Amino acid sequence: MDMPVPSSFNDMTQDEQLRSFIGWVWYEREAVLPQRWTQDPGTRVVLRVNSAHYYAIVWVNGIHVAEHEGGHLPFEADISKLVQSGPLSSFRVTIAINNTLTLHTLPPGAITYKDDPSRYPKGYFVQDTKFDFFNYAGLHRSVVLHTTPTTYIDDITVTTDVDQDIGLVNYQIFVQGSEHFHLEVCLLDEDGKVVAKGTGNQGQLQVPNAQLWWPFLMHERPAYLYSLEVRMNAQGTDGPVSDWYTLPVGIRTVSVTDSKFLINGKPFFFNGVNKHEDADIRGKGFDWPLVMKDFNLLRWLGANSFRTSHYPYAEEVLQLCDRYGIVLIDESPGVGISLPQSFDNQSLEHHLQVMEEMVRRDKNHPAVVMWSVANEPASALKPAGYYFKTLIDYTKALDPTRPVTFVTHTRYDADLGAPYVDVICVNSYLSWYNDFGHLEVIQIQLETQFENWYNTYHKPIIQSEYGAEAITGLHQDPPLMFSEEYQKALLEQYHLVLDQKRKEYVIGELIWNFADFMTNQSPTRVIGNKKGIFTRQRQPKSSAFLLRERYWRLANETW
Ligand code: BDP
Repeated sequence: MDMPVPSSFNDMTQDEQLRSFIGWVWYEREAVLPQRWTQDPGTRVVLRVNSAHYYAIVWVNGIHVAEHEGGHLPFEADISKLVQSGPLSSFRVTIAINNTLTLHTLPPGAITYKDDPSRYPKGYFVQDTKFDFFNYAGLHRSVVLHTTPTTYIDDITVTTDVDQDIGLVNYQIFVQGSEHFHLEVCLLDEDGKVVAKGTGNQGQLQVPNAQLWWPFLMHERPAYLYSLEVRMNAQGTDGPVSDWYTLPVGIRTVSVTDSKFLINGKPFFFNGVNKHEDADIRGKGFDWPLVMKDFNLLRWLGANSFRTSHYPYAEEVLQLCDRYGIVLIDESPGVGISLPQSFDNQSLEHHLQVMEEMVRRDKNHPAVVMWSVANEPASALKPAGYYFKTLIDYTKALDPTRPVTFVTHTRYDADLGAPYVDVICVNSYLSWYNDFGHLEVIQIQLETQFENWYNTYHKPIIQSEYGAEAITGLHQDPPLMFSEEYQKALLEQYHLVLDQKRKEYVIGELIWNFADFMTNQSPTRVIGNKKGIFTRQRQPKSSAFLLRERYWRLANETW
């Protein structure tokens, strides 16, 4: 069948079997290359898959070229030899994808075989996922062919610092293909004026009177981006080659004290949301109009931040955050780590690998201010202490410039991972999953929650999830659960405590969720999770107006 890319395959047809399919699916197409790509031995042809969920194997003309585990991070294969060997400039790309999740995948899941012949047909199985969103699958982001010279700039790492009014831009450049190359770097401001220059594969550029990268609404000129231009000249086996790369650079600092999160030395409050990559028809497929609409809604709300719950988002999203000054907590797909097997060495090793790929992909985005290695793991289980210590230490070694956290829903006195985080991120659903309908207990319970965490750890706290379901258009006053009024009233109760605690150590509030999203079927989900303040079609519920009023007011009061 014809299948668009990027898109999830699940909602593309009327076929229920395809919607809930678990196993291998096959994508295949012919591609034609320009002759100058196939005839020039100085050209390296690369096939890049930006996201294939979950496990993928790639062949070119039937020859195995790549294999990758993990649905949210890109991988590449150098296919030059295959496409340059014959007279043909067309070839076949085949990608097989398997969406089966196990207790060792990220996120984890499990296949349960139902072998009671009086209740299920032979061979019947279901996939239980350990997380609350639909396990959409397919080629979720673009698959691209691109070229580099045979000696090429493989990676650049940029970190920034500020010394009085001098911006410091540290760079490190990796070149592949030859040992003999010459590198020149230069930093341009937004008017295209060169402000600093350097040579060699590492160094520091100094920018007097630097314009800093500030979050949206925190400064009159937020999200200032310089461009780092890197030029490489090398003597390749077939003569001189050159490569050229340009990277947006935001000069900013991030640090954490026992009660504040500082950006450029000033206290920053996360007034934001949690999101999902999710929409009608395309599922988790990347879609520019949807992304643009979401950014416009974020700005309409006055939100300055979001968490990429519960996996790394498309790179285009991060690029827009850099440009708009929307601050990110960049989260790994470590969601639903709830059974002991998901804490074993096999799982940990894969999780470390995912953090490596994620940091390598996202390290240069000024918008990313913190890594979240997981969401709501069973962090009271015995192996959780070693697991999170190892994972957080490793992430800090990969990137010493950013704080690291995971998002918890474990009790403060039972959480074995919390000692290792820089910021306590806590989720709570007061008066939703407990004390149903009793809004009057929220204030006392929330105050207790904050005090317990702070008195134990003396670290800043983010209310990283809170919310209630509201079916759009369902009204009930006095408020009852699932009505728009209840969602609004619940948020208001949280806000009363948040207003008081943000004067002390609470540094952020991220609503669950920005928009309604699809989940597995269950008696508690009415065609998906309805905790969005926008519908899945991005129309506001009453609480969106409440939050808009709040975020703009807080921005005006604080900055
Ligand atoms: C939290 C999870 C989130 C869920 C949310 C909910 O982190 O993924 O969607 O609860 O139940 O526990 O709505």
